[in-house]
Amino acid sequence: MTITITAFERSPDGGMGLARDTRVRWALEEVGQPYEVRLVPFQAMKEPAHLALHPFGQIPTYEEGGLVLFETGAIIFHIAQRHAGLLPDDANARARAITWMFAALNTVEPPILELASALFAEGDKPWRGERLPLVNERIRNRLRQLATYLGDAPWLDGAFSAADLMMVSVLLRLRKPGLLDEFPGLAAYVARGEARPAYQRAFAAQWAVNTANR
Ligand code: GTB
Repeated sequence: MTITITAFERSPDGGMGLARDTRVRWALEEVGQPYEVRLVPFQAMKEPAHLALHPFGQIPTYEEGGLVLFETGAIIFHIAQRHAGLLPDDANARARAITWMFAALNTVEPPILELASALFAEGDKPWRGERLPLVNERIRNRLRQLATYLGDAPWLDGAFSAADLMMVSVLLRLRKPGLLDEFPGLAAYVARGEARPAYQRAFAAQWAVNTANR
């Protein structure tokens, strides 16, 4: 069955791979599933045809036969359950990998999203100067805890899994603000993720879309 995902027709990051379709592309590349991409202009994301797929008018979505999914975490979990390569077979190891997927999205990513809001959505507000250091410190706190847990291990729990795909994707957003460089162990972890051939293919595919009409 053909898999179709949606992505920005033109990502605000110009192809740096930070929009969430890259996470889904990466997962599909890891498990060797071909996929098609429907590019959605920003305005069309808020119109009925797209809202029927995604109630919040966002990307990415995932269609496969009659199945329609939204929420990147759910999409990647679905891909990882259906295809070998992203979750361990051992039940306990699988449960731990799923725990780390949730940790990436629910514990590590929220302060990173706050930073994006503080910098962009609220960048012109008078509280920016006071808010930024608070948000940065919340992020550093999480990064310290994560770096301590990871130690010298290559991946979060044994072999590379969907947990690492999610965590690396979340951490990638910290490279530009410079916070990732403050934690060399985490910077190396992210670089290991980016070096995976599946990530490279996913990045190249979204880059090609975002740089086609420059
Ligand atoms: N919880 C949802 C999920 O995980 O799928 C969140 C989906 C989401 O935030 N989608 C964003 C979107 O559609 C694109 S990825 N935004 C349009 C809207 O809400 O109207 C978020 C994103 C956008 C841009 C960059 N960037 O330029 O760096 C990075 C991440």
